[in-house]
This record gives sequence, structure tokens and C-alpha cells, in this order.
Amino acid sequence: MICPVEGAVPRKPVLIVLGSDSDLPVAKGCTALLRELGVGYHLTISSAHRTPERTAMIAREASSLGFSVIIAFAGAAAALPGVIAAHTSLPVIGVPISGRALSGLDALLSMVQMPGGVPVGVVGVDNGKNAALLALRILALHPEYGWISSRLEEYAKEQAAAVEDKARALEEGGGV
Ligand code: RP5
Repeated sequence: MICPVEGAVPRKPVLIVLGSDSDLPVAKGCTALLRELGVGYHLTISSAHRTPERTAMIAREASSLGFSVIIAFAGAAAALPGVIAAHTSLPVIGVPISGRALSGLDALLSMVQMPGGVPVGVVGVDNGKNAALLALRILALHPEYGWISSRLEEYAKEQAAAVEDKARALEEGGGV
């Protein structure tokens, strides 16, 4: 079996795996930010439960294919990031999806309650943006991706300026 992500173009440091195509709307917050900051990613779908072999193969091959960090989105009994983390030593970030039932608490607990020895860094429910930012902070530690640090600093300045603009508009408008 050929690894499903083997065709991924080198120099794409982020691998994003969705448990289902139904997770795509949430993943867009993550991919939009990676694009905005100019960092390449490869996006695929693989389920820990429905395609366990595909998931294991992707996780095992990710490092040798040049990826430096993996982001996994999953809802419900969200085993995906944990299973990936079990097959790689790359950092794995899990994004719990709120989905239809339990408002994502099921996915959040599935991801955050990994057994000791197999770490998954978990961001908030549906928070693909923070997954992207955390992945970028990890990448910025690599000498090769050091340029990401200045992009992150610019991003933080823009974010702060946006809050200041809103505060000014609120104060000048006389409040509520
Ligand atoms: C999880 O089950 C997926 O990550 C998705 O969030 C959820 C529901 O999947 P679908 O039934 O919509 O394919 O594995």
C-alpha cells in the first residue's frame, strides 16, 4: 500500500488530518490562517475507526515525508489525534469538533484524556485558528522556519490593534 500522503509536495511542514469531510467547515479557520501567514500544509481525511490502516500509515510516514507537525480534527469518540500520536514522534495537535451531540465535550475529553506517554496537545472545541497558531509556534523553533516568528509577531500586533480600534469605537460612541 502506498502512503496516502506520499504525493504531498515537500516543504509543506503541516499535515492536517480530518476524521471526516463533515469536519471541513471547522478546519477552514485553521487553513485560512496558515495561508495568511504563508505556511504550506497538506490536507487529507482519515478516520481512526473507519480507516484505521490508512490512519496508521499516514502517521508512520509523516516524518519521513517532511512534515514537522500534525493537526488532527475529529468529533464524537475522537480517537484520531491519539492514534496518530501513537504512530509518530512528531508533535500532534488535536481539535475537538462540536458536531451534533454533547457540544464537543465528548471529543474534547477523548482527546485530552490520553494515557501518560502518548501526548496530544489539545486546543478548544472548534478552535482551528489556535491549532494553526500553536503549530506555527512549534515550527518557528526550527532554524529552517525561523522566519515564522516575525509573521507571528505581526499577527499579534494586528490583533492588538483590532481590539484597540474596537475599544476606541465603543468609547467614542458613548458605550451601550
Ligand atoms: C468523527 O465523527 C469525525 O471526525 C466527525 O467529526 C464525526 C462524524 O463523522 P461523520 O459521520 O459526519 O462522517 O470521526
